[in-house]
Amino acid sequence: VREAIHSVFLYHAVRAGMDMGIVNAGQLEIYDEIDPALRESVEDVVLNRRPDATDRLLEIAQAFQGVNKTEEADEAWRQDPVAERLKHALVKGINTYVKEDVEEARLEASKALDVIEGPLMDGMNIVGDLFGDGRMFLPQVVKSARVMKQAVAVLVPYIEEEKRLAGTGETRQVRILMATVKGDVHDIGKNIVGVVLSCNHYEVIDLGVMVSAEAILETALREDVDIIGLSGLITPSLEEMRHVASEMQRQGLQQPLMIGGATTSPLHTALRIDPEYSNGVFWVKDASRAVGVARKLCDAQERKTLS
Ligand code: B12
Repeated sequence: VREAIHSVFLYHAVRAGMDMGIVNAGQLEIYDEIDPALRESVEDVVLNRRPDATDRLLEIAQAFQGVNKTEEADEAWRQDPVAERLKHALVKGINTYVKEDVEEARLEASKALDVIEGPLMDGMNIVGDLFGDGRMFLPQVVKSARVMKQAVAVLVPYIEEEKRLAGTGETRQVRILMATVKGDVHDIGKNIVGVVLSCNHYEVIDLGVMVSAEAILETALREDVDIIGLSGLITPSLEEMRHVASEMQRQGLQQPLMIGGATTSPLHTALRIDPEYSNGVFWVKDASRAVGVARKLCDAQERKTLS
């Protein structure tokens, strides 16, 4: 009941314009998942909707007393298929079973990367939608991100081994600079792309997150990289990417530019970033496509096939 009150209160406070709150992520139910009858009673109290709201909440609270929701009900999801379990773990930020579930999903998948681009991405997209709608809060998203990172960490050795066994035929190491642009802290996607590229014999120079245009250009010149890859997930990053492209033009860089991350799009890349830089700007949907695009970018003939 207490958790439900926290959640309902935070949900409405955010909608009412609250700028900052201090919350305990460990005691925060997802708004949508609160029992509907309980949620209604709590809302009656929090929003002062009816005179008998307190009495009604006290009454309904009896039904929830002593219900240890960490027991049976919470374990029911363990019976679901593994893809659903992974999504559930991400949305709820539960890391207890992440290793075994990822392992099970990996054994079912034809390759380890499919687990990332299938159930794990699906789960993160649900998190994104709930967060976007104000039904999940930042501390919960942080928990989800941690679960995602743990899941990816389980898969990385397998991705590396699969690539080693596949033998890509790459002869010389192409250098790719990767960075999340200034103002943006999202790095899960960039890191996955970096791992996948390194597994394909590309040398990846990862500058991390919140990287300024100056640092990107300075490193690109100093390290003589072949490709620059920018990641961005928040709207301001789109403008920052445009800025990086215009600086690349101004300073006469020659390397092609790859653009990726959830808020980027082929349209924005074509309309806003591409016109700023004349040596090629390419939007890439995901990590598995990054390898193919990088390969084509290094081959003058093949590069013409990219649009
Ligand atoms: C996890 C997460 C966080 C975590 C990030 C942890 C971390 N270390 O990365 C935390 C909690 C820190 C966070 C913070 C914030 N977040 Co956030 N976050 C997310 C969430 C839920 C998932 C992102 C993710 O990791 N996805 C999984 C990865 C694998 O996907 P991906 O990044 O898209 O990467 C794939 C492809 O895009 C591509 N790719 C990515 N980069 C690149 C680069 C290249 C070169 C190439 C080739 C390919 C490529 O390959 C990857 C693998 O296939 C998204 C929602 C969503 N669905 O994206 C919101 C989301 C991105 N966040 C959002 C927001 C608003 C924020 C905050 C501003 C919240 C706040 N009020 O403080 C802050 C941002 C602070 C900042 N200055 O950056 C919004 C952005 C909305 C917008 N348009 O601006 C989103 C969309 C949620 C939403 N629906 O509102 N967030």
